[in-house]
Amino acid sequence: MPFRDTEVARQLQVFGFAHLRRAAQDAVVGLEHGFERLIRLPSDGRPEERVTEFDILTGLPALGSVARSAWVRGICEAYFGRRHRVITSDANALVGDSYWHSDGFYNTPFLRFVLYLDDTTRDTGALRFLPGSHRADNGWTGDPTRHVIRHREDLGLAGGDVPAVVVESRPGDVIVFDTNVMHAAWHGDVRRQLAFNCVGEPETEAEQLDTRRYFLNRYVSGSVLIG
Ligand SMILES: O=C(O)CCC(=O)C(=O)O
Repeated sequence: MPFRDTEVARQLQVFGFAHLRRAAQDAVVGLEHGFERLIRLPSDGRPEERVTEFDILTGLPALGSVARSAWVRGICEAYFGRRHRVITSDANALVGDSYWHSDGFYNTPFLRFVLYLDDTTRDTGALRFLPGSHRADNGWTGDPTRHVIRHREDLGLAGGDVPAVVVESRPGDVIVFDTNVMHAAWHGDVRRQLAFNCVGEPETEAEQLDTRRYFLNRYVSGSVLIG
């Protein structure tokens, strides 16, 4: 792999996300076929609403192989500092915008590995991030986050104009992020997305509780927040 676990883990610590170009290139054909079996799109490929399937690693063995790969293990162990566990997975046919959000602010870190099976650009719903916004020591659990969520009222900005890093990706790329980081997707076209979420093996009672809450929240809020 053209990246080092420790460097990716450091990028995650500093920015909250990392773009792993071509990391899952070998799996693309299998992922495409598997996605088709899991989610049937209308003949024009354009669902009216988002569609999500959970717990897909068994039904989509090509993604299971990515999730069990040595490089995913290496990044997780470097980031969590211990063995990890995959706690949820999902396949999504996404349409439209995903508003600015974090997947909750947890004291326990969680990583989400995301693969888009369609090219995404800044004009077609590429994932974008506010670097460093996962870090409580940046004050992001307070006012800045509220202002970003209320970008129109508080900052006079459309969501897509909030200064951010846009991660344009191609099939085979993997985007990994700490799920506390503020992220969004604007100008969204139809995009097929596969993802799995990991946590360091919970040790304390607080970590076990966070892990249970995180797990339940995935199902309650759907795969992605849209408002
Ligand atoms: O592509 C998107 O709509 C954003 C997805 C997202 O927020 C996520 O996967 O957590």
